[in-house]
Amino acid sequence: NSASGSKLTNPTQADYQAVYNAIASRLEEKDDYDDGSFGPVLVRLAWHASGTYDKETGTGGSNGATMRFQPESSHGANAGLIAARDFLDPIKAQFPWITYSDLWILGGVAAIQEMQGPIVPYRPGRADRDIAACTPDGRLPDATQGSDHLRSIFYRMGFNDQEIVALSGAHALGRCHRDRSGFDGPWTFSPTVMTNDFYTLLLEQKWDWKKWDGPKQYEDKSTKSLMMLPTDMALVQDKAFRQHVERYAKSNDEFFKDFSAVILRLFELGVPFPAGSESQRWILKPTWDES
Ligand code: DDH
Repeated sequence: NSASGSKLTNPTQADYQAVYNAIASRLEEKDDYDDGSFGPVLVRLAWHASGTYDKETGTGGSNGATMRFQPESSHGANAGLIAARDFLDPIKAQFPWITYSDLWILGGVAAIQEMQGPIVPYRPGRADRDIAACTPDGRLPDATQGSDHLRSIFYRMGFNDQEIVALSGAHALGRCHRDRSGFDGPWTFSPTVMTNDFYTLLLEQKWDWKKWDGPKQYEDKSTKSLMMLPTDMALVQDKAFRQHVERYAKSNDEFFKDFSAVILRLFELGVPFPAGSESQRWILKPTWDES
C-alpha cells in the first residue's frame, strides 16, 4: 500500500498529508509565477469548482471536477484557471489514487494554509463525474453587478449575508488579469498572504472609478495601484453587508474564524458524504507549523 500507487485502497490522513506536502513544495518551488505564488489561483479554482452549486436541484458543487470539460472550462468566469489545473497535474500523476475533485479542493486548502491563512479542516470523498454533470454558464458571480445579484447567486448556494462578506475576504489574495477577466490589478499590497486587508482597505482608502478603456472598476486615490470590483464595493454600500465588513476590518481573528467555517462549507457543497463523516474532517498540517 504505497502512497504513490494507483491502487491505493482506503487512503488515510497520512496519505492526504503526503499530497498536501507535495502541493506545498510545488508552491514553494514555482515562485516565479504572477506575484510570486500559484496560491491565489489555486484558491480560485477550488472556489469556482464549488460555487456552481444550486441547493434547489442539488446540481453543481465540488463533486465532479467537471471544469475539466468543455463547455465549463471555457465559461467566461473560468478564464485563466487552466494555470491552476496544470499546476496540479503533476501532483495527480504522482498520486493517481486521488480524484481530481478531491485534489482541487485540497489545492485550495493547502494554498490558504500555506499563505498563512486559517486552518481549513478537510474531508475527502469527492468522485469525478463526466461531461454530463457540467453546469450551465452563469452560476458564478458577475463582477459588474451589485448587491441584489450577490444575494441571488450566494443564496442559491445556501449562504447568508454574513457568509457572503466572509467569503469575499478571499480577495485579500491574488489579482485581476486583463487577459482573463478584463479587470486589472490586486486588491491588497500583499496578495500572497492571507489577511483581513481586503476589509480595512475597502473602508480606509478613498476609491475612484478608474479612468481607462477597460471594464468599470475602482482604484485607490492615493497609490492608484489597488483595485476593487463593483461587487466588492457593494459590500460597503449595502448596510446589511457593511456591518460585517466593519467587524472583519476590526478583527483578523474573527475574520479567520468565520472564513474557515464558511469556506469549509463552500468546499463541501454537493458532495454526498456518508452520514456522520463530519468527524472525519482532518487538520492537515501546514509546512510552517513546527509543533
Ligand atoms: Fe474572486 N475574482 N470573485 N472570489 N477571486 C477574481 C479573482 C479572485 C469575483 C470576481 C473575481 C470570490 C468572490 C468573487 C478569488 C477568490 C474568490 C477575479 C479576477 C474576478 C473578476 C480573475 C482574473 O482576472 O484572473 C466576484 C464577482 C465575486 C463575488 O461576487 C463575490 C470568492 C467567494 C472567492 C473565494 O475564494 C472564497 C481569488 C483568490 C482570486 C485571485 C485569482 C488570481 O489568479 O490571482
